[in-house]
Amino acid sequence: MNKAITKILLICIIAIGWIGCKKRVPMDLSQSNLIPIPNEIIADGYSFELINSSRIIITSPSLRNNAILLQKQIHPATGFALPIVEQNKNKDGDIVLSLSDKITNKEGYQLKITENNIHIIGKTSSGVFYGIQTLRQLLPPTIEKKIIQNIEWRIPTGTINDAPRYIYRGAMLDVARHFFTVKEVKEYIDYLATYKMNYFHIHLTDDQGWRIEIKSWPNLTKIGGQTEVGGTPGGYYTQEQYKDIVKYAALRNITVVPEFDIPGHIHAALVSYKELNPNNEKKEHYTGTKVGFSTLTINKDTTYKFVDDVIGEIAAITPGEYFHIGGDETHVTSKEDYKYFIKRAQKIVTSHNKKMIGWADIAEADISPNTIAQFWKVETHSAKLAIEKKAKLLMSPAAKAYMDIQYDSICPLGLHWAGYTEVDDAYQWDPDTFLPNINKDDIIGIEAPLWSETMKSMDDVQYMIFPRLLGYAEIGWSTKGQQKWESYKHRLAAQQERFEAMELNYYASPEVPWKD
Ligand code: TNX
Repeated sequence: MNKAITKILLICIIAIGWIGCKKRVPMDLSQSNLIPIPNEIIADGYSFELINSSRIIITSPSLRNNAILLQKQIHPATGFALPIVEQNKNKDGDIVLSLSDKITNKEGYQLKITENNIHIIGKTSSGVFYGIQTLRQLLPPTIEKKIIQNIEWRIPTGTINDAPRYIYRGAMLDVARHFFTVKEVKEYIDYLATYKMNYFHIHLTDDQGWRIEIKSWPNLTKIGGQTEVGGTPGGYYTQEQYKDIVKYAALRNITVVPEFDIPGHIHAALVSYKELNPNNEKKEHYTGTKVGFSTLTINKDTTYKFVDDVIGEIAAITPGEYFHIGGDETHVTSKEDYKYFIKRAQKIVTSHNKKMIGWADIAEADISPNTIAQFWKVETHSAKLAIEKKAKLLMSPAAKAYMDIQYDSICPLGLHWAGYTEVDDAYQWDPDTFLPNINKDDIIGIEAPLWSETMKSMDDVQYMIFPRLLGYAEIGWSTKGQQKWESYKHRLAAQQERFEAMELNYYASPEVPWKD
């Protein structure tokens, strides 16, 4: 045989060998440090590599939005085009998104990773969305960077079966004490979505500022929207901007719960319309941080016209089933007036086809079993009353779940009226057993509020929510038996590289064994 032929033959043999047996790189899915920890992880020891020619295959048009979000999430750092193709065939390297009734929970999913493909199956597109969030955490942390990283995008093979513990897993942002722009609110929504939360509660009105356009009462924003804590200019959302927020959230499987806080926390409205005050008295803006000093005038018809108009206009642009009426800290409303008012507000909410949520103080009134009481106070009387009235509870105990409560005595931001809440405290509690004599079926879930008296920027917001937010997400999602601080703290430490890649301003708690 001549030399040239031998050479060609040799090249062919090497090439066939190379194609036939792709590099097998061992990796262990069970070591993947996911938060929230999935219900079941079955590792099988090897790995899948995302490559330049990988595609996103969808088997149903209803999965296109998920595919677009996935593409947007992993394109910047990989530089891969990841074309979205709707068909039933796939080739090596593809990510396949599909729906199946084999998954029983409507938010559940299965993520199956072989050396050739990634399959994400959900009963609904929400489940597929959560599978995508898990996939995102399985990729190397630099997937979160905004510019191309020249690394191998390899993830461990195996199967993850997962579904949430509670139907309500949320966080709140107070945009009234300090205003946050639409872009900032969307960032906050992104954080919730990343960790599989599904409700975003937005506290739209308070003494210091009114943040949502009400067409029938224009002064609310023209006058009431101009201020915030500290006297800096406030701001507000037009109804179009609010709709944009709602749509942005919905694409990420998040339902917006708007809060119009009544009958207290209402000074910004009282400044905007003197007819809302007794004797039509004119009021001045308030930019301090006191609570509990304002009230609607309970025995005035204008008050109910106002309440009905505001609830009606917001409800009309809110597709979710809930409307939050606040109802907290009404120190200057008499008890009788308060009870009368809450009952009437409940009727108004129902007339606009929404279910009412209120801070658990509302349980003093004659609330219906359809109403949700959001537990927050240190005392537990309100929760007991709510249960007696057959209402369900949403758990936000201030000493555990308030993200504006300081981590410790040297924390530069936040309040400490409910004590200090270190990262381990924030994680180590159980919504089902937190209150005595409460059945777990009485609890719809968990919500972590962020009040913004001391939060002036997204940097401040990030510092208070990272890393506690991840703990609330895990409490809301993972099974009770899996929630162990000893495991969680190591998984949290491993998230540090992701926080850095996302350029988050997080609190490096001494309780967490960070690598850095
Ligand atoms: C209590 S929690 C409030 C808010 C404050 C918060 C500060 C609740 C229902 N009311 O008005 O912003 O404390 O932590």
